[in-house]
Amino acid sequence: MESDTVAALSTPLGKGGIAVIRVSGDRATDILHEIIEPLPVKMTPRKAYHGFVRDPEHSRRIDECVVVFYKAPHSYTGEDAAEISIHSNPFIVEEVLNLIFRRFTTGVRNALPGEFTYRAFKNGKMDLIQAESVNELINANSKYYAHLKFNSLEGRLSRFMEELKELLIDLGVRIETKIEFDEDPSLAEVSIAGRLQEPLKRVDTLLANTRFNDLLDKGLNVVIAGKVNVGKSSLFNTLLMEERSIISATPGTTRDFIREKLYIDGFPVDITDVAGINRGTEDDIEAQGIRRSLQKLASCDAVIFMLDASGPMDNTDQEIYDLIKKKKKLLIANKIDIRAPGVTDTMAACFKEEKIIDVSVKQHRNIDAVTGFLAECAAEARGKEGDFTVNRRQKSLLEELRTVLQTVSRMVEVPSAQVEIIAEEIRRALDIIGQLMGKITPEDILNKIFSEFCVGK
Ligand SMILES: Nc1nc2c(ncn2[C@@H]2O[C@H](COP(=O)(O)OP(=O)(O)OP(=O)(O)O)[C@@H](O)[C@H]2O)c(=O)[nH]1
Ligand SMILES: [Mg+2]
Repeated sequence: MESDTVAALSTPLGKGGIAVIRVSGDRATDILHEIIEPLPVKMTPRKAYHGFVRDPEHSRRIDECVVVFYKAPHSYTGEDAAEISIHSNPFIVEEVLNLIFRRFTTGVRNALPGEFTYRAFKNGKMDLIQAESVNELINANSKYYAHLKFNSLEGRLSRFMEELKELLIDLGVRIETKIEFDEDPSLAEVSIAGRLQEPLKRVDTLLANTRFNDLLDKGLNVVIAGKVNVGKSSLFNTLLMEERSIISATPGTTRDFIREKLYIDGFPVDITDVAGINRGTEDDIEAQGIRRSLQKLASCDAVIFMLDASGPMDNTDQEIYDLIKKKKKLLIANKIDIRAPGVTDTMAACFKEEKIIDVSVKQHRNIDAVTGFLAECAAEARGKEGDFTVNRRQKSLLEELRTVLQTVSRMVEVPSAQVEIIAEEIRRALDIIGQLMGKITPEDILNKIFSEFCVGK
């Protein structure tokens, strides 16, 4: 099957300026000559040819096109390949693809999801980390995450892995040589532990940053919390600049939580408006809403905790504070336009360690403080971003690798350590790197990775 020539649309299916149909495999030039005119018999690679897609059976032109031919191995896939740019219209795209498959009934077929990249990987044009980052780059949800994934695509993570591999091979050789030549293998003079410190630190940082890097993709989860009727939904709508949540003077208005995405300097932030906490409620639906609020509070990354300056504080405020005090948070006192006497002092006395910002959502006062807080959360998450980031598969392999490297560096410190065992551990580490890079990755894992791609990638 891998010897088949494959074709697929590589741009999104829809109406637009250009659609690119990619073709890869031995029969790429045959296909071009069959359906496109005029074309020279011998095409110059990487040259753009203007022409027309023509259906030879019906002697009819289907569309105008520009075609570029890439000679193996100098193509994305490493095979003979071509890109046919036509006008982007689903009917034209379908007609051109059908034409190809009708004229070539054997050995030419539709590309499977991710097959172009899979072929690039199989032909050594990129390693598995790079291949994975193609899909991750395409699906990135923020420019920051896209940048990190582009770094991986360019090979920064792969180079780090290569360097580590070289180092381990070198250490392995030293150790194995000792096995052969030294009757009483003492490892004292081989400073393996020292040489492993730097890569271990890098693996550690990479793993520690993964959570923050994930935020760059998934977005930071911020919940607006507080008692009933303090003005949470009002703030939510103000932040979104949209009448999204229902606002009313009746306590217990919001029941289902409502989540919306905001972009702060290109950084995705998910804001959630939840039911106000009201322990005294006898309404079953409201109680269900409150249970969801508590779940959202437990799992979020940061909280905007809203107090009500128009009335006295009570135990519920304290209870909410206790739930969130370990989280990244902003305390705001809303409704200062109708501030109750003495309430500011009570709040300050109650939350001594916190700064409480006076706000009036109604009069749009100090909303900047809230957006500033969101920007600060975003900047903090961004501050932890490294050169590259890892996905779940890479993370679990790196965790394994870290354990093995730790074992090795611990064992070499012990004078009585068995060199054979250390050598074995180094081989294990090399194995893990091989899996990371796709050198010895099982076929089912490869299938899973590439099946997550779209057709045409
Ligand atoms: N005076 C004044 N009223 C406000 C302010 N912010 C909100 N309100 C009013 O307070 C009432 C409750 O507002 P909501 O935004 O629905 O409050 P909530 O916290 O979402 O309420 P629940 O969903 O019931 O928990 C509404 O009548 C708002 O108009 C403010 O800054 N000043
Ligand atoms: Mg509400």
